Amino acid sequence: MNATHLHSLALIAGVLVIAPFGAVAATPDHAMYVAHLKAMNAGTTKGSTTGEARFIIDGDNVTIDVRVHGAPSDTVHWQHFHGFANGQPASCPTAVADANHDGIVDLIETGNTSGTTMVPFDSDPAGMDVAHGTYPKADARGAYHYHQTVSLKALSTTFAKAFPGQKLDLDKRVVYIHGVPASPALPPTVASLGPIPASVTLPIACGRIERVAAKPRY
Ligand SMILES: [Cu+2]
Repeated sequence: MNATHLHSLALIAGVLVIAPFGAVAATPDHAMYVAHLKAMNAGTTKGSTTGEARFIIDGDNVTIDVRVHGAPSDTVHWQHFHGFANGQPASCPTAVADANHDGIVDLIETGNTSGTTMVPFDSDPAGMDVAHGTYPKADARGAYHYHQTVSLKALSTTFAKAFPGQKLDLDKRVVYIHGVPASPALPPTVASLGPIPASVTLPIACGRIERVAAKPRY
């Protein structure tokens, strides 16, 4: 076998290896994404909120599964993925994001690294009604398990209306868990969105969404 043959074989092997990945990337019929949630503003929550969010795409079904521990107990927790409407990859903020140095990274201060609120993990994610959704409530021990399956087509359609030109692009987004009890009141320097109380939107955990190898289906 001469060098030309070897080269041809390498090309064929390359095509065989690369082509399936290219196809999967364009239309992921089966894909899995995970975000490991790390605590934010732990001094304010008097705990350490951790957990994991999983997104499993199976045909037209997107299953969103969020498990949270150590969150403020008996409290409703807003949860979403946030991202940039220009397609820039989002990341979770560090303490440096605390622009007004009040010791708390509030929702507004997450904007530089994480963009804007996009899809709610509430009772109707595809409805994308962030402010009026029904969100999960942590139990007396600060834990909850959220599990919801939505139509990929329905979610993508609503998403494209809200963010023209954007695709879901889960691996460019971050998951946020929000919410501390209304009392004791947060310092007045903690900002929120419009009329929504800062206690509702205060970020308590964040995790960047990454694509992971889905289990092979036989
Ligand atoms: Cu959010």
